[in-house]
Amino acid sequence: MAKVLRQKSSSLSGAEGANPTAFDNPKVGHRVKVAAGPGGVIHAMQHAIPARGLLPLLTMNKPGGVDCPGCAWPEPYQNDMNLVEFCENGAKAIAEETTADRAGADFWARYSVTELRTKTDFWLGKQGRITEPLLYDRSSGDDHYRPVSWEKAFALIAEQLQRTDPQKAVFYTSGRASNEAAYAFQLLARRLGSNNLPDCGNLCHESTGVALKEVAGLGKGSITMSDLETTDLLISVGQNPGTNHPRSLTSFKKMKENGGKMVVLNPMPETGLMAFREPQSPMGMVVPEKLADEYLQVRLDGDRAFFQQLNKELILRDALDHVFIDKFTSGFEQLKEHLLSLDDAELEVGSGISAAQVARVADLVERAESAIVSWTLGVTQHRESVGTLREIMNFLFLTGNIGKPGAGSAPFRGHSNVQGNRTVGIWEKMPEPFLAAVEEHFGFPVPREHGLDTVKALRQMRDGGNRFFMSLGGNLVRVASDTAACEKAMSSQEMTVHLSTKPNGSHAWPGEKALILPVRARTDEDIQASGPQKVTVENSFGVVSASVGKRKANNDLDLKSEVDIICSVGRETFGDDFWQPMIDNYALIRDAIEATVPGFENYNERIEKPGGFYLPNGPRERVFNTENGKALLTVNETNVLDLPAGHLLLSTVRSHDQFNSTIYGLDDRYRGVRQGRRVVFMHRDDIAQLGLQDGSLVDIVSVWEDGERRAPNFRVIEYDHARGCCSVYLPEGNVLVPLDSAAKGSNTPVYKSVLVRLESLGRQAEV
Ligand SMILES: Nc1nc2c(c(=O)[nH]1)N[C@H]1C(S)=C(S)[C@@H](COP(=O)(O)OP(=O)(O)OC[C@H]3O[C@@H](n4cnc5c(=O)[nH]c(N)nc54)[C@H](O)[C@@H]3O)O[C@H]1N2
Ligand SMILES: Nc1nc2c(c(=O)[nH]1)N[C@H]1C(S)=C(S)[C@@H](COP(=O)(O)OP(=O)(O)OC[C@H]3O[C@@H](n4cnc5c(=O)[nH]c(N)nc54)[C@H](O)[C@@H]3O)O[C@H]1N2
Ligand SMILES: [Mo]
Repeated sequence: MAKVLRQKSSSLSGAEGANPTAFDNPKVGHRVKVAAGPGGVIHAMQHAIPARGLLPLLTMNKPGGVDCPGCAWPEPYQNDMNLVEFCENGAKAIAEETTADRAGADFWARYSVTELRTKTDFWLGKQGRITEPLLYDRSSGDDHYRPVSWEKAFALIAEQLQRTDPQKAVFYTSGRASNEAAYAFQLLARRLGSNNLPDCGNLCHESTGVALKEVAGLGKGSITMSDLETTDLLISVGQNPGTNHPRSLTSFKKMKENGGKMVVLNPMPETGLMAFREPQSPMGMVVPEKLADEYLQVRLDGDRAFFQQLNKELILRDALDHVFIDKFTSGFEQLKEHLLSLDDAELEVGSGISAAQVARVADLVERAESAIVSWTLGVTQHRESVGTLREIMNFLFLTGNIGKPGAGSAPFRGHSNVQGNRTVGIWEKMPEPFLAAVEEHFGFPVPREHGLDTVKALRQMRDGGNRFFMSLGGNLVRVASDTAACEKAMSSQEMTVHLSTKPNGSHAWPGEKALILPVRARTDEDIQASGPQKVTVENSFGVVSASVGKRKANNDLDLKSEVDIICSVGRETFGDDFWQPMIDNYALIRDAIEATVPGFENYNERIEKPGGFYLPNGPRERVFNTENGKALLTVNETNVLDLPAGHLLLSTVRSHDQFNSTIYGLDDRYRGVRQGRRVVFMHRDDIAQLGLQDGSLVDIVSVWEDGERRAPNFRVIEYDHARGCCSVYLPEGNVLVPLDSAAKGSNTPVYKSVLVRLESLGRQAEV
């Protein structure tokens, strides 16, 4: 089955193959100031073409085609102008999945687990698609994964599950899984008696979900694509869409063409927010568009203070929508009193934004008939993120900017189906109506006690209280905080099971027994007993649509679909005929979703329509299903983070050449970095104050209650960064984030405001 192993490591710089302390020599070059454009397309094609992936690209984001496995931005079905609308990073995601490279049995025979631990995720991912199921068994004394039959793999898992206390089993999902796979996965866990269904959403937009559910009654955003394109004012907070949601730039550009204004809050002036060239349009090839009308270089975690400054200013000006406030909200008087009591100087320290800038933004708000706030992780991954989001929602409610054209909340989601996974039951604390509906529909008891979120699951695994870990996609050891703690947590399990496409860092930390089960990916053809199967996904705007993989190129590999694997585990574990029909025909899973989740009426019928269908959305209609039926205006503490002398706040961000732990390449074109990832971006004055220079080599040391954590060998890069703060890439920076440092209310790791100091290595990088 496995193909000949090709020697790929030689094409990688030695340092980048090794993990994690090796030093690379990144080059820092001329900084490109305009996002996308012809360069972007050419760059993408370098990744895409050698991967013989043109069919998926040509059918991507078209009716009857495959949903882009990259980010959760909506697919532009209405677009009839372009032969193909794809973005540079969508093309890279497809190329990564459709690679002709193979990590076959010979790869696993060649590298022991101990050796795999010395490799970076970049190197591991470049080995290619996994070709057959693999088993590692520590008790055999063999330090390698070896091929195993699917039957044996399922039998081993069933045997383990039958004797494991379900409270000591964890079922993790990464947001690329389809609704069908996710629903089957939660059925497996819940029928076993566990709500331990953590997901990457716990690490991502959990703060969004918690805050929006509380104050607006729905943990999702409220806008549609047309709102975004027609709004008068877009306030973009803590996001880098030029890299992470590239097709949203097309909507930003349309918004600007329609006369809209844009305000950007970010400690770094991200290229894709400042200016843009549209790769799809011939005009866009030559005319760069200015995007940000007002750029606010906010301090890390300064957004809460900024929105308090802005809300206070709007109250002082009485630039409020009193009709909306009276009819739809509660808590106005308390909020007003609180904001007016806040000290302006303290708020300014907290945000780093001057009163004059706040006044300019307030002018824009006053002139705008409609406004949207969009955000991603720069908002959600701090200790007080839930408070920040509640303050952002205060802004929308005070100005009546929700549930009308061109207005609302716009969290841009991460993985292509992370939102859908939640909708269909991947959550450790699904609400009672869902659990009751599953129990009634299937007739088995469903546990009611809340399960473990990702951080709690890892703590239970770390502290010896867990036996079994199963992962529907993802790479938890690398993407979670506190890498060393996670390595220990994973390798101390009795059994670990990973459903994966490619080798990754989590595979290098197997439990006593470990299975790697290779899956068909979104672009791969999937034929079952009833014929070719489709799957469904939900995008950032709550639209559910079908995705059909057509690629036959991997049909020679011994892969199974995610639905097939999960249901086969169920079949072997329970020994009944509950599971097989769902493998044979995924439409039956959709029928079950329809029966147990509101909003999926005529599910199978409605996904036949190109573009799919919208799920119900209360806030969009000014219906707020909160405790008192109102949109809640809330009082939030300012809580400015303390910065002891000689310390910085550190944020972890994505480069332009990665998808989370999948590293496509070693460049970060928009930030002007080439051939290296161990870099720390800092303001020149902070560099000077610490006695360093551009190019200095440093160790980064984080400071926490239980001691220090160290990330060695980073090159200092002088950058236009907010003062007192610095940024590095994930997952290189994850070793610095303590597992116990998590956001209040959402338990999301504090990935974007870590207290650190730098230790000089006393030398400069060579270039
Ligand atoms: N190509 C590509 N696409 C992706 C991904 C990928 O890795 N690659 N990942 C996907 C996933 S899972 C997600 S969740 C999204 C992530 O999308 P983003 O949130 O855009 O991802 P990050 O790189 O973490 O960028 C965070 C941004 O917030 C800024 N920031 C950091 N701290 C603060 C702060 O305190 N305040 C403010 N205002 N800004 C701050 C940073 O400077 C940076 O610009 O993208 C999705 N799409
Ligand atoms: N420091 C820091 N850490 C972070 C973040 C941050 O901003 N800073 N962001 C967090 C966020 S927002 C998120 S969402 C998480 C992401 O966390 P995860 O979703 O757990 O991680 P990924 O790196 O996206 O997972 C990549 C792996 O998924 C597998 N894979 C790819 N495609 C498929 C498929 O179709 N099916 C299956 N079964 N497997 C597949 C491949 O084996 C690949 O190695 O990381 C979090 N970690
Ligand atoms: Mo994410």
